Amino acid sequence: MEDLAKWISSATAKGAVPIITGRNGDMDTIGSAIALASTHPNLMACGLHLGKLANRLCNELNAPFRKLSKSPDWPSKLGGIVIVDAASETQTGLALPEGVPICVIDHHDTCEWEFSESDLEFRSNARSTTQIIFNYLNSNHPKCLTDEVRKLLLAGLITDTGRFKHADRDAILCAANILDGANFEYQEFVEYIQNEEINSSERGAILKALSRCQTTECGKWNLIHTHAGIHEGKVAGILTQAGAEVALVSRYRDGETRLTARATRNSTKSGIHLGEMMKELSNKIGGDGGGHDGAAGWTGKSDRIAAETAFINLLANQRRNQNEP
Ligand SMILES: [Mn+2]
Repeated sequence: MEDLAKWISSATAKGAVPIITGRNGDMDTIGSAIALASTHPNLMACGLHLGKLANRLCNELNAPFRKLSKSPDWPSKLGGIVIVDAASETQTGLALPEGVPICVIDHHDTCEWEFSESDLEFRSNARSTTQIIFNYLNSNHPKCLTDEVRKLLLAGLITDTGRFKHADRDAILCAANILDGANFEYQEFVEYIQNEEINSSERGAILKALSRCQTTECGKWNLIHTHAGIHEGKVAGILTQAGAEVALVSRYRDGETRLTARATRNSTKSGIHLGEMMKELSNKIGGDGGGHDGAAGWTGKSDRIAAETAFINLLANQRRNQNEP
């Protein structure tokens, strides 16, 4: 925390410091960026994309976030760049300017950033990046913990843990600490977050993806895979609930293939680590992959079938621990 405070204060003393979000624009990355940006006027939360929930919450809270183009005109005097919740530069979707010190705050198991001496890596095994940001604000900038900031942080924590399904003791403790001193009601807020509207074309796309599912025995593992045009994470989640040990959803758009994988807790306990597998996939067929043990992704130029096949081959070679079911 001391290192982080030092890095930020020396960077903001030199000029503007953008806080860059992951390109998926999920609540964890957006919430982390905006909350951290509230600690100094030279910090600005920005990124390629705001996800659906993040967009809704930011609008409601009037939270400052700047949308960037793929190759933004960076201000000439940058004091540094903070990147939150992204395990590599590709995951930001942006080309970052060279020669500017970076600080990466992240909780993914894999990391593909390269660091030089003026850079700082702040990585932990927290269940969400907003947890790290809360702890930093709580110890260094408690006045910044307004209701709005608390909501952004809590929303990131709730969504990244799948509404606490993948939480641990520290994550639950952090949620309690966020609420301690908040002037809003937890249940009402959760209801607000859950209230996600799926329009009829999205519903159609999800159903189509489900109707295309294939189940395969992959070595020691059961895999259900399909392709979807939208909501891949949601589809993969449904598939694990349907009994898949590993779920894989692929998507091809604008010359780019994206794989989204989910595994049950039982599978990760038996030896599956999807983040490591996606990283290995990128070593084998290029592109960019990584993530957590039970939730991970890969993006690259390979065609969809080739990427799926490569993943399936990898899965077939994953060992299963003896003592687990
Ligand atoms: Mn995250």
